[in-house]
Amino acid sequence: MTRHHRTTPRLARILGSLLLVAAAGVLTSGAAPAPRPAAAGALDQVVPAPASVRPGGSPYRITERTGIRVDGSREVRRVGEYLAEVLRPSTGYRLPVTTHGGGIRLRIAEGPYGAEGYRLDSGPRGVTITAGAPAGLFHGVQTLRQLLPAAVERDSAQPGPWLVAGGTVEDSPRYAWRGAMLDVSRHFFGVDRVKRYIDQLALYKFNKLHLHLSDDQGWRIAVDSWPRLTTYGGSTQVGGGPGGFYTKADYREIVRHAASRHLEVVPEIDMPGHTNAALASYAELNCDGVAPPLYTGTAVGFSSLCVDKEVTYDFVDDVIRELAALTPGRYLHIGGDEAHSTPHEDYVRFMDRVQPVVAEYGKTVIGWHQLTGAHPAKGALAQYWGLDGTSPQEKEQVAAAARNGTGLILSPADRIYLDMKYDASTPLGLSWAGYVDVRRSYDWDPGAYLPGVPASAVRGVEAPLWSETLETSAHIEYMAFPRVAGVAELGWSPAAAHDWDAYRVRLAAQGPRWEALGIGYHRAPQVPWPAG
Ligand code: NGO
Repeated sequence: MTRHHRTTPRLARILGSLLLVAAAGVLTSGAAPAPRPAAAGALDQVVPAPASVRPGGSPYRITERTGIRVDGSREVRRVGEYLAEVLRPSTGYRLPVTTHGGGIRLRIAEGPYGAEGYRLDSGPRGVTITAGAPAGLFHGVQTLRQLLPAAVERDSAQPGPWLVAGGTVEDSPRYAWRGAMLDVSRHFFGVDRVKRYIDQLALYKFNKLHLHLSDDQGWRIAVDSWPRLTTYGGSTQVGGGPGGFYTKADYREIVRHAASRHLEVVPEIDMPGHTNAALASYAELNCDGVAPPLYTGTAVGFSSLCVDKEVTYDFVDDVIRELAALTPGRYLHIGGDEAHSTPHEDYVRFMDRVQPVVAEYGKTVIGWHQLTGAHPAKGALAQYWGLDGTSPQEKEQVAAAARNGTGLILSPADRIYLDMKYDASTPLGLSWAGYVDVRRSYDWDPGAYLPGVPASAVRGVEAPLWSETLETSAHIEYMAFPRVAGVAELGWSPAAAHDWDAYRVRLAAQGPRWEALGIGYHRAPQVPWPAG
């Protein structure tokens, strides 16, 4: 990945004045603006597009005298410290976080912000972000980052100037669920790699990280009452490598880091299918009492917990109890996809017994949308992963559940499965759902996607990243970027802001930010990236 050259002070001055010109421009919605110099972050260049933007007035300039003012609460101070950590290396300024003074101000106030909304006011005397809760301040900080030149994301001192365009942003999300899923089973990703992805998701205002913690190829989370799940069941991965697993301390560290970025971790234990790693670890979980070998291939649909054995429910109870205890969030995902080796009646019986266990330990069930073929528990959410070609009957089964109160998370595989290849030349990924180019992943409306589904049943979107072919952070980033930014926009921005022609220009301006952050993104030909 080529890194950008250091911007010279002269060039920076020119870019700064271009920024002023850009900031003074009047916005006309729907018209595709011409590509701007990449270093200038104008109010109308933010991804995801804010609900409302009013550019105007002079910019604020961050200088060595700028401070970050917070009110007394610990959570607000944390957001302030986070912002300071982003800004200090590149600006070289001290940026003290204090309860007095001026410059950048983070304040909690009553107002029309909801749980995650914020307002950002920028003018010559300072930038103020106001929200009803710390999460809103955190999202406002992400907007502020994008109003600064891309070089602000570098980890060494850059020349500036550090101008924030003048004006007002008023913003809140379209959906409460804006998720990304990482499959840590097919290939294991250690704590640092997961944290890195969390930091990248936070840039785009995601608020859920779903971890696919178990599958045929590996069990990745320590369960004290069934230790062989990890010591044996976690000992390999696709292709036969050493695999790995999270100790409880590791997992708490992921949850803590995610919370510091205002993301909730949603753990998934997939069942009754996708369970070979568990079945290989404990012979008694198999109907015939014989443990199969560990599995390092990529086939699906061949394994099942034994629905008729009581020990299966002891196992499920222990796993859910221990996992719930590690989970401050509200949800626990029980999979339920591709149970091709479980007869349908058994599947329904299994789900009827397992869903109450999740409730017993204080959590709300999520399942892949096949759960709608059983009896989704009251309050459960179903995660739809079908595609255009999914049968009308299957779509109707999901729609009927939605009309009956089951909330939906939309993850259509031929739209936002980030493991699908962009096109035939993509070196990584799968293509069973077809190729998913950047436009295809962005250009659809979650609110009108499934026929017969009331708009209120749609809780949001989630982009899964399955890891059959992915082994490193570089692999994750190549498949996720740029498509993950489009998923963020589908989840956050009002439907009225949806416009591919305008989006691709805003998206292009993210490229230099990713370069500054060391994110090796796919330079998709549909996007007018500035010269790299
Ligand atoms: C399917 C399957 C997964 C695969 C993935 C690959 C779901 C929900 N089950 O999605 O096991 O890893 O496709 O794209």
